[in-house]
Amino acid sequence: MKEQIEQISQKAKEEILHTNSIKELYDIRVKYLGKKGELTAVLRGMGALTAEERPIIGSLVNVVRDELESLIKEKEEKYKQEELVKKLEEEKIDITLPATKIKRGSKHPVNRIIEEIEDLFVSMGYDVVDGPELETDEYCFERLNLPKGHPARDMQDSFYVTSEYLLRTQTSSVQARTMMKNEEKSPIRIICPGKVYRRDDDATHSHQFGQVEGLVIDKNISLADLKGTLEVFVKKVLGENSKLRFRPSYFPFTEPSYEVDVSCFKCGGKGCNLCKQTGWIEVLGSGIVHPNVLKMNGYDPEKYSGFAFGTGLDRLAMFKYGITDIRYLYTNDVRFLNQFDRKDETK
Ligand code: 2NL
Repeated sequence: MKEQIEQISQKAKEEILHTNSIKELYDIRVKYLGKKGELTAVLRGMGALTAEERPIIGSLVNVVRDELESLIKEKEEKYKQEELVKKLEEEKIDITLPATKIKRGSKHPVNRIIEEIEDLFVSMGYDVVDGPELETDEYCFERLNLPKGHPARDMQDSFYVTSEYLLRTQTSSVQARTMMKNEEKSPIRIICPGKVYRRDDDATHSHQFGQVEGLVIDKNISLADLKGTLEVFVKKVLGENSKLRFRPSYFPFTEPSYEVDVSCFKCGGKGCNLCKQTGWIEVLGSGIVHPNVLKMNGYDPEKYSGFAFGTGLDRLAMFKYGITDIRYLYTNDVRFLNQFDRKDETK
């Protein structure tokens, strides 16, 4: 029996020595030391031994088992160590490599203008208000002194969705809503930036564009207030050297009405291709709020007066940044947009 144990020990040691993986090692453990293992079988057969032989063989089996266990353990440690080294090697990160660049977007020039205008007017005590783009005929036209059949309704062909609903043609609808909502009929100072829609189908006009309108209603509002406000506005956005020219015009919601020209920022007023040799560029429409508009939105024209103005944000952005083709604003070419990357941010 002794020889049998020695043989098993010899064979097991040999096999342990020649393993190539941790799995093979575990298989060997099962083969010799497991429940049905070869060495375990020897212990089971000890019943046939004499009382003197039993402790000798028993302790021999224990010695061999301890030996094999420690050999297996040793090799197991070796495999685990190798595996760890391999893993560390594979997962090594070179922290000296340059980092991947994160691409940052940039603010669209039209949004830049909107934010600049909002900041300016908020600093003068105005509220910024927005409203629905799908509007009712009532708020888009009726309450702005444009009754059905009014010739000015033909001035801009609109996108009607039903006979009552249309895409707003100007943000004045938001201003009418603000006047109606104000139950105390208290003074109003607001600007309304947003998208508006017109059925223009020629090459130089888009069916959708950005607009901002302003409205002030209070006691004793005069043309002087309008002129002073627009001067601050234009100089802030287009430059302190800008000169303004008020030209009589017509809008159904204001009386009197003015178109506002700015001295050409390209030639300074001498005349060039941008201003078509006139020295002036039209940038705003404005006027004193028509008494009918005040009345139709619940304000007493005997007590209150107001001024209003409107301008196209796309045109303004083109002038400010010297953009020559309006399509650049809509096609979202990153080479174009990247040029505005934090250009006029002061922080
Ligand atoms: C333009 C001209 C203008 C207004 C808009 C307005 C609004 C109310 C009452 C009176 Cl609620 N007026 N808005 C007045 C004059 C001109 O816009 O050229 N827009 C692009």
